[in-house]
Amino acid sequence: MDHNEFRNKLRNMDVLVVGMGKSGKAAIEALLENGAKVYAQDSADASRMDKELLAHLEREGVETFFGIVPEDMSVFDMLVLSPGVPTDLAFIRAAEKAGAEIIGELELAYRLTPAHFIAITGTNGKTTTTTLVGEIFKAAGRKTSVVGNIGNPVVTEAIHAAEDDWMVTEVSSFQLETVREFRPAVSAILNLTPDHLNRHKTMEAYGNAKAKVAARQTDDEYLVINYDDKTALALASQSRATVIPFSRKEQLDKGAYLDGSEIVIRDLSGKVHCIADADELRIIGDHNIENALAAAAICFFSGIDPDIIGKATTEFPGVEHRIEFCGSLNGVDFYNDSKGTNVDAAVIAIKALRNNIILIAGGDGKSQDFTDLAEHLNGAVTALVLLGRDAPIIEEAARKAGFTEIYNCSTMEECVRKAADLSREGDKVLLSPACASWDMYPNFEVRGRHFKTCVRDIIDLA
Ligand code: UMA
Repeated sequence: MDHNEFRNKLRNMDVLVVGMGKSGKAAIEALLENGAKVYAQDSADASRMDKELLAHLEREGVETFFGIVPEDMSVFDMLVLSPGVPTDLAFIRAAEKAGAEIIGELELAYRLTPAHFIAITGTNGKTTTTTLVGEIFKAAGRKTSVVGNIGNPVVTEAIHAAEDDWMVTEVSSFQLETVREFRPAVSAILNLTPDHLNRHKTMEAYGNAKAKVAARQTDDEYLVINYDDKTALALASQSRATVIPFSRKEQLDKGAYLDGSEIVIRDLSGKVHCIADADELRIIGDHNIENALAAAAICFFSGIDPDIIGKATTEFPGVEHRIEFCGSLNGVDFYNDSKGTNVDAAVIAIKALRNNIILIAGGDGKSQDFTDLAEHLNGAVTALVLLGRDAPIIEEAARKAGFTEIYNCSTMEECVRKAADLSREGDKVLLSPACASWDMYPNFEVRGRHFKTCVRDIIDLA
């Protein structure tokens, strides 16, 4: 459906927005602006809601269901779910049965705008790749919004975007569960390792959610996908898009790969284009070479000049909370990788820093199996400092793998002090929790900033 048609349709629709976080609030504004009759639901009751939000919703005539669910679900034509809301809740099922369409904030944004979408998903590397792609698009002079799971609701930018605008979007498996017509010009699946299994239950369901990024694409559009990750690569069979692989390990007959240390792209006619020397990147680790390869492929197949891609990639400094260097004390470097919210991400950070690591980990473990993390400790990590709810589960896995240098702490301050005490010149203190932050912090950003404050405090005291 054309976006103008959808906007017209909204004027006669009753829409329930579920979840009053960033996404839900943004969806409400977009729906009100387009004349829909809006309702709001959240599992938390009104006493836990921001007073300003409550007053705003009342002023706008938004009927609210806070701490309760609407009795009659047949009232609604559409439900817009926030990413954190599971799709299988009973009242959502009831609405669907009564004929309501169930979509998410990403799908709402897509339907409301004529702008082009780039959609980047995968278990790890999404934020770095999305940020880098955004920088390259801006360097190419394109009107660009960097949005999505990265922290900025897509719909807020989408409703005011024009036909030649680009929405460079980081998309999570949660957001993809509720897309229907979403069809980006270029999609990317960076990798696929276990995460969010408490929500998706099986790897198959998690992979299928990720595959939805490319499900509606046709051969006019591109799917950039990791050739070295066979689990991810298998998802390409669920799409009719033109597949563009990228590989750090092999030379390909099309797509992005390394020729020596040079990042190159072989286009669909077989011509090779040089992008940048991987040794000159400012972002460290093999995983970041993969992110740069993916970004180069996304941008090249979006029509951007290789020279512009190369320059912006080489200059890219990386993003906050991803193996972010945040200071030194007595020859010990401190790194904040608070975005390492799953086992795979923490393993990636350990591999990037190689050895002599004092690792601070723990938090909400999301029912993960920590065996893989435990197996990467010996030889690379000299001490493990644990924090948060699921610390005992990590400790058990570490001990099973024969790793015994373990310390338990109850606050971040204590962790940083302990890690500093244990360290010797040349060591690296790394916060890469392998867990979500939700047991102690509202999000990983707050956790990462707290870590950085603690690091600054011990450096200032020294
Ligand atoms: N809520 C309900 N019912 C439920 C669950 C939650 O009513 O069953 C309510 C909560 O009470 C709360 C609200 O929903 O009021 C929270 O909504 P949300 O969890 O969807 O969070 P938002 O603030 O809308 O943020 C979301 C993304 N959060 C999640 O996917 C959990 C943010 O990704 C994203 O940046 C933001 O939209 C803007 O698009 C964060 C994230 O942790 C960074 N993502 C996961 C990840 O990267 O691993 C997927």
